[in-house]
Parts: sequence; structure tokens; C-alpha cells
Amino acid sequence: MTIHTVNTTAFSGQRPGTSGLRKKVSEFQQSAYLENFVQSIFNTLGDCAGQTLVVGGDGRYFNRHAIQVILRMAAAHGFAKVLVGQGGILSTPALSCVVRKRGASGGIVLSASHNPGGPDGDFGIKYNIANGGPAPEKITDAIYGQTKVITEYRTSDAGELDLDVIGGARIEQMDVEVIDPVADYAALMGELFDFAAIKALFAGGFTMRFDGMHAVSGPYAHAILEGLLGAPTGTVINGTPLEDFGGHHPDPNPVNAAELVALMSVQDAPDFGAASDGDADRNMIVGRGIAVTPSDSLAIIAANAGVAPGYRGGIKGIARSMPTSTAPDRVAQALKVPCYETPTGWKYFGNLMDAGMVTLCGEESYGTGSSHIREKDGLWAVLFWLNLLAASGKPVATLVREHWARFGRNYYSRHDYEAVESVAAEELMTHLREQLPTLAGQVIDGYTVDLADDFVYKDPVDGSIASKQGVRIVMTDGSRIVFRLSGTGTEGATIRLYLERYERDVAMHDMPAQEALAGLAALADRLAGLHQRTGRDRPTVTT
Ligand code: G16
Repeated sequence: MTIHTVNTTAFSGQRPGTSGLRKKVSEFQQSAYLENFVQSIFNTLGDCAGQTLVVGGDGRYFNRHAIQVILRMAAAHGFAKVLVGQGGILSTPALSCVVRKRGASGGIVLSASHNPGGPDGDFGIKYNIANGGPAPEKITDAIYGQTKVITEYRTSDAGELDLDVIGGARIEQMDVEVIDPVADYAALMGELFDFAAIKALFAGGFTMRFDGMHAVSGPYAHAILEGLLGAPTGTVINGTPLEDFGGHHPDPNPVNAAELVALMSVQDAPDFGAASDGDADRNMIVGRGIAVTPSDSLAIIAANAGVAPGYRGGIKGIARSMPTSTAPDRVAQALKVPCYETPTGWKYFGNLMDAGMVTLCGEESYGTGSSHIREKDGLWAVLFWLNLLAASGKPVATLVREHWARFGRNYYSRHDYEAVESVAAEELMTHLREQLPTLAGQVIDGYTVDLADDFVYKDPVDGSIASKQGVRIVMTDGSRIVFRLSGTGTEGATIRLYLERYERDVAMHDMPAQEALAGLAALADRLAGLHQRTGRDRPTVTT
């Protein structure tokens, strides 16, 4: 084995987005494309000698190849040890858990999350820091800086390592340990939740469907739900990770998990349904006849946190991304704990959790989690709901309705306009920004605009500023229209329109969400010139 320095040329466009670098597989397959990005990570870290790194991914196409490349490059940079999940598999939350538990200096996550996989799909790479969470912007900016000036990378000419056998190996001076991808994570879940109560629930005939969407949550769900908790075999469907996710879009929302939602709508539906995404950090919660919005799920978890042993001492605070509905804010107010509003991106929660300022975090994009790790955690949310169902003895729909009756209902929807021409999307945002100074105080379609701005976040821990994080138009009755461009798409631009309307009156809690939000949607279209500028007459995806 020899270490080589290889000359290379910089690629443009290797700027990490909302969550790491995500591109088409074909782009990653260009010679040295991955190597350049990995070298840029290592250049940013500086001296890697003696450090421990955790590496794993969601099993999508290119995952195994990428891991071999990273192992050889890590060995060439003097890492003392790399922990890698068996088969190259580690869900994003499990990687965060392993980094924290084993005291690693960081981790590399290989995933494009909810984006489709396979040779024609997407791939992604993200660096996580020693707290187990996504690197903050100052690090991702530095990585991007390195990608622009890179001239060489260092690697070993070692052969391929067998990733399928648990145990130790060595590349150059570096130890490699292939670990069970589930064990550490499952043990942590056992500490947080009342497994005995959930086990008793299943033993009593409670039925559930968990859709792994042929992505990485399958092995975790099989081991925890059907293994440790005794749910009948067949509870987990699509539970084998496939390199192309079986051709499906592993995004757990009512559109991409329509089959599960349909199954939950029939008369003899299972008691509980759930789904997770490509890398198992997202979750969708479905009851018999009801899909719970992610914002409501966070609010309900917060209001009932004490049912789970890990949260009996109470929660310190909640954080939600700006576009997420304000339902959690009402719970925080009742609990007399702070609620922080951050930009979109899990990385913004890390400082708040590290500083002990919040316990629970969540986003409208089907992400929920807590300070047990520093990533959102799909199965964690599902286990929380199971714990709540076991403790309350009530069905999902009753819990949701009771929550609305107590706190009011935040009607909520996100309209995505995908693969829009980038210039048109930028122009739409500029057009909105130009109107902001004059909107406050105006009465439009019966709504009085209370606040109109382009969201700026000042991190209360380190004082860093993130600006241009989305245009928000907030009405005096609490209704909101939010526009932003996605930072995770790989084709053109994706315009996200978020709509929220608050209803205190229980008699008004039974409307279909799109009907309740139709007025706001029409107003949003008028303000942004959405349909005219995009040439679309409806969103690509409505959740
Ligand atoms: C990522 C981020 C989330 C974000 C989501 C959507 O999730 O971690 O914080 O909410 O993307 O971002 P955007 O609206 O910019 O597309 P994931 O599950 O894709 O890693």
C-alpha cells in the first residue's frame, strides 16, 4: 500500500446546499468529483492525524463506491480510525448517534435524503461535526472555498475493503471497524421510550404499518419494531434498502406515500401508520383516516413529552424552522418554555441544543427530533407516537382533535413548484422582495398585513447571521404566506410556497386544508405572479 498525491482540477458548483452537496449521480461519477469534495473537507479540517471518523450512507447507488474512496483518502490523511456501517449502511440519525456515543471527531453522511436514487437519480455527501450534527455554515462555506482552489488530493492505493463483514481491518496505518449499523441507535431508543408499554400495546393486538420505502430505515424498523417491540412480522413493509429505492421517491408525504395513506383510509385500517425517507431522518405520521402534519406532530409531541421516560423531566424549549407552522409556539407558551424560529436546515438547531436551550426541534419538511442526537430522527418520532398511543390509549385522530380543541388548529400546506427555470424563480423572489417595504398595514382580500420581511436569523448562541432565508408575509390574524427557494433540489429551482391559517373555533376545525387555505393561496399567487412567471397552473406537489 502506498499513499499518492494526485493532481486535480477544481469543479464549479460544489457549494453545499441546505443539507450537504447533492447532485445527479452522473455528476458524482465524473473522475475526481467526489475526491475533490472529500479532499476539500479534509483540507478544511486541517490536521486529521489521530482522529476518528464515522462513515455511512443510505445504501443508494454509488454509496459503496463512495465509501471505498473515502476510506482510502482518510487513510492517506492519517485518521486513526474509521467506523463504517455494515454494508455501508448508516441512517443519518444512527450516524449522529454513533459519532456522539463513540466520541468521534466527525462523520461523513452519504445520502441525497428524500431525492430519488439509482444511476439516474441523485447522490449526496455531508460532513457532520463532533456533536453529531451537520456542519454549521462557516464550515460548509470553508469547504466550498477549498473546492474552488483545489489542485491535488491524497489517497492510498489500497484495495477494496469488505464492508459486509463486521469486524476490524487496516488501511495503511488506519484502523477500520465495520460496525452493526443498528445496535447503538436501538440501545439509545430503548433509553428514551417506554419499550415495555409499547410491547404491551402490540401484544394487545394493536396494528401498524411502517413503510420503509425501500430505503435505509428498513433494517432499523425491522430490528426495533418487529424485533425488540414484538410487532407482528409484516408490520414493516418495503423494508429492504434498494440502490434505487425500487424506483420510488423515498419522500414520506401524502403524495409519495399515497399507498400508505390509502391503506390508512379504509374502514379496517391498521391503528397506526408511518413512513420514513431515504436516510431515515424524516417521518410521516398517519392515523386511521388522518395524516398528521409535521408541524402538528411536533406540537403534539411537545405537549405530551412527559409520557416518554427520556423526557419526564420536561423540555427546555422548542425550535422550529421559520416556514413550519406556529402550532408548536402555542404549546411552548402553555409550557412556559421558549420557542425559537430558525432558518430552514437542521444545522441551525445544533447550537441551541448544544447550549441546552431546546429539547425538541422540528420542520414542516417531515423532520422531527430532539437533543438525543443532532439530526432529525424519523424512527424516534414514530416511537414517540407509539409511546403516546400506549400511554393514552387513544387513537391518533382523537389525540389530534383534542390538541386542536385545546390550542386551536393551524391549517397548513406547502405547495412546491419543482424544476422551474432558475432565472424565473429568482425573478419571482426579487419581485416579492421589492414589495416588502410597502406591504405592512395594507388590507388585501380581507387580510391586514402585520409584517412583511425577508427572514434574517441571528443565532442566539454565536451571534452568526443568516439572511435572505425566505419572504414571509404575516397577517394580523396570524395567517402566513411564506416563499423560499429550496436548497436541496438538483434540477432548476424549486419554489416552495408555505400557507398557514389559524382557527381557534372548534366548529371550524373540519375543513379540508386546501379549502381552508384557498384564499391565502390565491393572494400568494397574486403577490408573486406565481402562475404567470412559472407558466404552471398548479403546484407539482402539494403536502
Ligand atoms: C433537508 C434539511 C432540512 C430541510 C429540508 C428541505 O432535509 O436537513 O432541514 O427542511 O432539507 O430543505 P429545502 O426546503 O431547502 O429543500 P433532508 O431530509 O433532505 O436532509
